[in-house]
Amino acid sequence: MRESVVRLIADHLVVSRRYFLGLGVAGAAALKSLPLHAEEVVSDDAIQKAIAKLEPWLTPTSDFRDVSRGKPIPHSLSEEKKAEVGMTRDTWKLEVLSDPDKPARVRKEFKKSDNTAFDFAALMELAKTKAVRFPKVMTCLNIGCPLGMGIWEGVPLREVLWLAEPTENLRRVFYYGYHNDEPSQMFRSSMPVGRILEDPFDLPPVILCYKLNGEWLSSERGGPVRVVVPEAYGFKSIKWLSHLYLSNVHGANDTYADANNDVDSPLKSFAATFDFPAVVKAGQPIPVTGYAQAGIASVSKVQVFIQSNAEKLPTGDKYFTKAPWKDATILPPSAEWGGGLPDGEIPEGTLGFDTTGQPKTWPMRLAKVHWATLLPGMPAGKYTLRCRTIDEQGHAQPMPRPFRKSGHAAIEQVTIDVQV
Ligand SMILES: Nc1nc2c(c(=O)[nH]1)N[C@H]1C(S)=C(S)[C@@H](COP(=O)(O)O)O[C@H]1N2
Ligand SMILES: [Mo]
Repeated sequence: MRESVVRLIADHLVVSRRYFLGLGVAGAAALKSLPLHAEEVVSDDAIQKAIAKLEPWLTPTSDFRDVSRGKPIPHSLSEEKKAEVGMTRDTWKLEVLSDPDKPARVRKEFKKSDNTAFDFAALMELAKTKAVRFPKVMTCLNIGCPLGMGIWEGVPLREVLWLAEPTENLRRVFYYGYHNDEPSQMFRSSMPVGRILEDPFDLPPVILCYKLNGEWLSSERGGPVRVVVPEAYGFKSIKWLSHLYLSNVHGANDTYADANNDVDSPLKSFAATFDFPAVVKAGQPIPVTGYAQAGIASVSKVQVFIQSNAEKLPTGDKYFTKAPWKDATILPPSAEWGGGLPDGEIPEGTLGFDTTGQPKTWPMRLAKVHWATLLPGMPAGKYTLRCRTIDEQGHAQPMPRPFRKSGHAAIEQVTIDVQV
C-alpha cells in the first residue's frame, strides 16, 4: 500500500477519534461504534486506494465551477476596466437605494452621484467587529453537482442595511452586480427582509462576502464583494455586488424566477458517487466512494443499492423505497481540509467549529461529506448502482422535495459491468 494512502486513512481515524472523545459521554458511545466502521473501510486495500483519491473537503478557489452570465464575463475584463467599473477592492462602490418603483422609507441612501456610495474601507471597518465565517457548499439550482465547497467570510448584510436607517415599508431587499455596461444583462436576486435581519434555525447570516478559504475573494468568485446566502442555491449569491435596493415589493423578483425556478427552495440533500470501477471482475469486491450534499435537513445516512439489470424492478415504487438499501460509511473529516487554507487551518471563529478547529457536528449542514463502501463480489452481468441520502428527518431522497426546479435531488444511478 502506498504510504500516502496509509497516512490519509490514519488521518481520518485520528481526527474522528479526537472528535468523538471531545463529545463526552455521547461521544464515547459513538466511539464504540467507530472502530467497526473504520475497520470496515480500512480492511480492504482497494477501498483504501479509493478513499485516497477523494477530493479534499474544501475546494481551492480556482477549482470552483463557474456560473457567470455577461458578455464578456465580468471576471475576464482587463484590470484597467475592472478598476473603472469598481471591480477591485480599491474602486468598489456599493449603492444602497430605496426602490424607485416600490419605495421603502429610508433616511439615508448611499449613491455614487453624491459621492456617498459605500466602499471597501467602510466594509473593512464593519468587519473589525462584525465579521463572520462559515462553511457552505455552492450549488447551482440547475446543475446536478456542487460547484465548490468553501469557508466564506463577510459582514452580515443587515449591518449595511441599518446604515440606511429604514423606518417603514421595507419588505424585500433585492440586489445585483456588475455585468457590463448593458443594463439588460443585469442578474438580480432578492431576499425577504426578515431573513436578512434575523438568522432563524441556527443559520449563519446572509453576508457581504469578501474572503473565501481565508483569501481575498477572487474576481472569478465574485470579488471584491458578493452576497452569500448560506441556505440557498447559488443564484441568491450575487457576484460583483454593486446595487442594493430596499423595497416594498412583497414577492420574489429574482432573475432566476423568470426561468421557472423555485426561488425560495433551500438546499436539498443528495448523494452522488465519486469513484467506482465501471468494469470489474466477477466475484471481486467493488469499492465505491462518493460525496453527499448535506442540505438544510442535513444527512443522517448514505445508502447504496445494487441490482442486476436482468432483474425486474417492482412497479409503483419510482423512488425505490422498498429496495434493499445498505448503509455506506460516512467518512469522518480528514486531517487535511484542502481548499488552500493559509496554514491549512480552519480560520478562527468559523461557525460550526470549536476553539480547537474541530467541527461540532458531522456531517455538517449545508456542506459536503464523503462516504465509502465495499460492495460484495457479484456474478458476471450488468448492474445498476444507486445511492441516496436519508436526511435528519428520516426522508429518503428525493423526498421531501422531489421537484427538479427546486434543485437537484434525483437518485443517481450508474452502471457497473461485472465480467468473467
Ligand atoms: N453577478 C452575478 N452573480 C451570480 C451569477 C451571475 O451570473 N452574475 N450567477 C449566479 C449563479 S446562477 C450561481 S449558481 C452562482 C455560482 O457561483 P460561482 O460562480 O462562484 O461558482 O453565482 C451566482 N451569482
Ligand atoms: Mo445557478
